[in-house]
Amino acid sequence: AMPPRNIVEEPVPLDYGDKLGLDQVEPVITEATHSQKRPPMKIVWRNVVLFAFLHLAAVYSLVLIPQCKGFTLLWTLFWYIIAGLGITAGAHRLWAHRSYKAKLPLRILLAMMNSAAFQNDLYEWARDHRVHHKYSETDGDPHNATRGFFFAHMGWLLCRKHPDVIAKGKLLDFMDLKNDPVIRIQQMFYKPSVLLFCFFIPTIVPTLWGESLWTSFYVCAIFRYTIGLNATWCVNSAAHLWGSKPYDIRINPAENLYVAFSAVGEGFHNYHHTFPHDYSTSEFGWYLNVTTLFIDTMAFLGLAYDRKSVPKAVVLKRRERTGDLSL
Ligand code: ST9
Ligand code: ZN
Ligand code: ZN
Repeated sequence: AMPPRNIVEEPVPLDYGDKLGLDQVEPVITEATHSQKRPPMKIVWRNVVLFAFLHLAAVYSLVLIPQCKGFTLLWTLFWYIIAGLGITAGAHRLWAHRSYKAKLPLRILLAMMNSAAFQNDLYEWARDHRVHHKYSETDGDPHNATRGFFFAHMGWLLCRKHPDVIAKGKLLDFMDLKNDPVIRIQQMFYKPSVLLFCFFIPTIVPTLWGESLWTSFYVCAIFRYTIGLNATWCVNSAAHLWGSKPYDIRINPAENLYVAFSAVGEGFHNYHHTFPHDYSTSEFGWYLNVTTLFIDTMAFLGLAYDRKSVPKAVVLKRRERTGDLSL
């Protein structure tokens, strides 16, 4: 690894700056960043069993895919993207980072799409994600990638949180999330909305073109959900381990095009951790980034506005200061 350079602080232009202050606290990870000893891990067996059955069922679904009707496969892809956008355009870029603003009808739509992804309610998702950025790759990070691929991928959902996650999380302000009526209503109706949007609607509609309930349940609901989860988790595991670092060599998050493709635009992770308030999470617009295409379409319709993006000159300056210039 290259030695860290002499860092000269550049003034942050106030017109686009990250008002949430999610720049990583300790960009240079050292031994001392981690607690000397970790308390023993408390495994949550209920989650282990549920995720084991979910993945077994997803593997079984593979057998059903070749006998699916064409419309059923299109419907599955459609819900993959709808639920994916509920995470990327909704939980991630709108609520966790406030990287653009959305009118009420779009917020309601995104909250419903988010329930289709069944990845915890918007409040919990956005809260954990802000803590992930601020205390990235320390014990305060809910999915601390220095604990290995499996922990960052799904292990963190199979055990109680490290006490630092809760302690550090208490230092951040989530009032904007608590006060958003759309988030409160999604929390209130979270379970029924997951049943409806993640399982019921994806399963029932293919019977209209003669698909069996059994097949559509496994393929459109179970299989689609499981692939969506793993694509999301790859941002935390693969994109924190493998890829290039054009913007900041001091951090582990990297540019990973496979992850960008499968996670509808969220694999440009070195850029995203360097400029967390950019609504596009990359410099390259719609390239491998269906989420940016979606937000831009919503802006065209007048439903999204105030999209924050980082001026090219600022990106260049930062690249020269902290990036891998061999790229
Ligand atoms: C899932 C989420 O899969 C995936 C998120 C991935 C994020 C990816 C980010 C990457 C970028 C974006 C990419 C998108 C790509 C999308 C592509 C799509 C195609 N701060 O949590 P609890 C406090 S979910 C402050 O229970 P335990 C708080 O008081 C899958 N405080 O901790 C809390 O009480 P309350 C489905 C915090 O007991 C209390 O502690 N869901 C914070 O240790 C207890 O909190 C599941 O499987 C904080 N950060 O349990 C459920 N955290 O909430 C899994 C906690 O009342 N979860 N506190 O205020 C669980 O079962 C449990 O949370 C646990 C930990 C066992 C994991
Ligand atoms: Zn990350
Ligand atoms: Zn983020």
